Amino acid sequence: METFQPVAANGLLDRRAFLRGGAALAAAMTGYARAEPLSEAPWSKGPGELVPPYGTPSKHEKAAARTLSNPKGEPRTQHARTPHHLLQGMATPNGLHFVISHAGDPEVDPAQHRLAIHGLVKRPLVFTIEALARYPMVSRFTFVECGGNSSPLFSPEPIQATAQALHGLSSCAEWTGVALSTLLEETGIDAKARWVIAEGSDSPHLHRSVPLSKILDDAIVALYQNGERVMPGNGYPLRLLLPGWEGNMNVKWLRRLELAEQPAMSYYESRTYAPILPSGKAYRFYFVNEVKSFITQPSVGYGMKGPGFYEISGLAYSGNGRITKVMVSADGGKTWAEAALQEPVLAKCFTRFRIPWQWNRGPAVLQSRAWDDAGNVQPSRPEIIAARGQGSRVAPVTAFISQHYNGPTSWAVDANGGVRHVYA
Ligand SMILES: Nc1nc2c(c(=O)[nH]1)N[C@H]1C(S)=C(S)[C@@H](COP(=O)(O)O)O[C@H]1N2
Ligand SMILES: [Mo]
Repeated sequence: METFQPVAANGLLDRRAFLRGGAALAAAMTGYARAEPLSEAPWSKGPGELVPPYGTPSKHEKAAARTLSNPKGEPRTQHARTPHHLLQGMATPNGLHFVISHAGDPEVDPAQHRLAIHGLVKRPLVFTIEALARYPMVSRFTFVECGGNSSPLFSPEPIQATAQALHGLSSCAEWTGVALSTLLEETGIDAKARWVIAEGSDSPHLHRSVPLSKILDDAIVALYQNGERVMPGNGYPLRLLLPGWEGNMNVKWLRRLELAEQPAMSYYESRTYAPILPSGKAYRFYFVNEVKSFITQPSVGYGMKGPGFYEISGLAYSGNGRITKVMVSADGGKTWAEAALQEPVLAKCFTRFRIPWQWNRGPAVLQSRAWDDAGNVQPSRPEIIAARGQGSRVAPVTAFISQHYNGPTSWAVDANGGVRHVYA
């Protein structure tokens, strides 16, 4: 039983305990030890249902759904948030990938849609979707995260909300499409070009300026999402994908890429995503989603059912590279234990972390902290607030003007196994 010795306060166990403890630990967790003969279930007694042409999750899993900020589709931004507390692993199912659409999802006809690449190029070109689909494809396993994700944590008081409400504006998928370096080889690049202005074909024609160096590094125009064509809300029939960079720059329903000497200083890059800092100055540009993590199980709305062994699990990711380490605390950050990282651990991709935990109804405050291979570590909450400012509250009530919160999230567990959001 020596593998079950706690390695940090309040019952955190060695991350290898599940491997070494194996069956004994599993039995302690589930209490399956008493074997009884199985009875014949109703679904075992006859033929099953028709296999549908396109599968959907079981009717028993209706709770795993996105929450909508604008369910009537009024003429303003719509947010659909990923239910992180009800998901596992590292990939977000396409139907649960978060969506932010500033003017709804346009219904794009792939036969009529075109992508133009022009400006400081040697040969301006216009591509049909069919033409793009004939280029050699590459895949990026990467997260997309809105700069406003987790902004409720800028609130002076902890907002009681699920991981979905707090962190649901980030998701992760395998995106497949054509490398922009390939397409720019076709058009040629004028030596004066420094920026690429990307524009969507939805009615606001959302556009953002991207440094040419990022475009040539790892950017793609994505045609596929987890193996199937990109979902309508995520940019069908094609989107710009900039691994690890602010969600808003990943222009959906992409119709135009203009190479230029200067950035466009568009609405989103010079207003929404250049918030005023405590010094009174503002970032001129802020592109990268920095290293971050949060615990998804347990969390608000996903508490414990009786004392015993549990697996604490969550997500870590960094727009600067690969996750190298995640530490978990059960006493609000006083003592820490290293979590196991689920393979594969990929750069600019969700990494699932897990650690076994023995909970005996004692009070606990759960927290995680991640490191990346570029040498960055998640800041403390006071550090990130000093750097970015508190911002002010905007409608809806859970949104704050400050951006890119990547400090810790703390979940306090009470004696009944309920979970509350706290600042520790
Ligand atoms: N054309 C266009 N592109 C867009 C948007 C939009 O409204 N229109 N929303 C942006 C925002 S704010 C974010 S955070 C990401 C979200 O990508 P997703 O909806 O695929 O998750 O798309 C960005 N790209
Ligand atoms: Mo966003």
